[in-house]
Parts: sequence; C-alpha cells; structure tokens
Amino acid sequence: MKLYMFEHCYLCFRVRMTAALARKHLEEVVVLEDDTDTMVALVRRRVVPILIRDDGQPMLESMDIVRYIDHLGEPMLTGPERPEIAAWAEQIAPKAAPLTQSRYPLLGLPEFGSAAARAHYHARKRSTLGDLDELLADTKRHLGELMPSLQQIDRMVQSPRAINGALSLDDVRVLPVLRSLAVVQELRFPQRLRDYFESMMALIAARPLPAV
Ligand SMILES: N[C@@H](CCC(=O)N[C@@H](CS)C(=O)NCC(=O)O)C(=O)O
Repeated sequence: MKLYMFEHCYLCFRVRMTAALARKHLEEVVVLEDDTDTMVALVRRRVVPILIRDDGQPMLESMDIVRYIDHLGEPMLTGPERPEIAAWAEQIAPKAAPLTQSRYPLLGLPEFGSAAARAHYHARKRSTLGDLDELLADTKRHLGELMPSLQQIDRMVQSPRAINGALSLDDVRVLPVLRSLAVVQELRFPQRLRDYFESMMALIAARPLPAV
C-alpha cells in the first residue's frame, strides 16, 4: 500500500498510526505542497491522504482508509467510542489551525522543500487564515482560546494506552490532533493528556514533529 501525504497533515497521520498499530507496511510518499498535479492525476482533485491499495485502487477519506487498514487483519480498533470525543475532535480544528498551520512551514518538513512550495502554502493560507506571521505573533491569545478544550479532553482520558481504555477509532480522532498541537513550543499539555500523548506515540514508534 502506498500513502500520498503531507508530513504535517493530521488526517494523514490517522492512516499512518493505524498502519503502525495494525503492523501493515505503508509506503509513504510525501507530496510537495505545490504538486497539485500528482494528486489530480491520482484522484482528479487536490487532496491528501490518498491510499493506493495493493490492488491499485485509490481510496480517499481518512476514516474510511483507517477502517480499511484496520480490517486487513484482526482489527485493533475495537474499543468503545464516545460521541463526546468525536465532537471534541470536530470543534478543536478551528482553534488549532492558527497555532499549527502558521508553524508547519517553519519545521523543515519535506512538503515545503522548495521555495515554490513554501510560497504556494503562504498564498493559500493567507486567503483562509490570514498572514502567518501575524498568527504567530498572536500565539498567546490563540493558546488561551485553546486551553479549555485541552482541559476538557484531559478529563476524558481513561488510560495512557487508549483514550477509552481500549484502542478505538477515538484514538485515531485524538492522537493526530495532539501531534499537530505539539508543534507549539509554548504549549504544555495537561498531565494526563501528556502521558497519553507520550505513551501512544511510543506505542506506534512515532517521533513528534519539531516544535517552534
Ligand atoms: N475528509 C477528508 C479531508 C481531507 C483533507 O481535507 N485533507 C487536507 C489536508 S489535511 C487537504 O487535502 N487539503 C487541501 C490542500 O492541502 O490543498 C479526509 O478525512 O481524508
């Protein structure tokens, strides 16, 4: 199986963590940020993650891909799910975006490996989030708006090895968000959340992204 992805993309990390948990080999192909042609050639639109299955079929939609990989063998993500965790994962995205998306191009990631790729990202984000330097300068305010959500999810952690006590799709909803948020150097996860993040990343043998 081959995964077309951006290193910073949390939806791509959903797929990567599932493959690691399921012990399925995934060939990871990082697409340059401005390489729209590659994505369009595969699925006729600009989007990642894209999984190319071993039978050559492309798949889109991170959670569909996660379920597909999890069911290639004995499923791992069989624990209970809680609707409040899915709701949390939905509402966190707009609060995380100003903090994370302003930092991704500063981390030396392969999708930003050319000046053209970086320029493409800045232009794209300027039209949705605004100027990235201004977002960075506003880190304290954005962190203040984020912290209640982190306290909330901290209270929901039932075990450092699985948010609901047994591995489930909720881990796939939460861990990638935490991996993204951890790029904010000033951010301190509450204790239980930090234990969860560290033990889950160790479980899948993944290193955190750099933090700035
Ligand atoms: N519902 C899709 C959403 C995929 C998605 O929004 N991917 C983002 C990257 S995280 C993307 O491709 N954005 C368009 C772009 O980068 O131009 C999924 O869960 O896979």
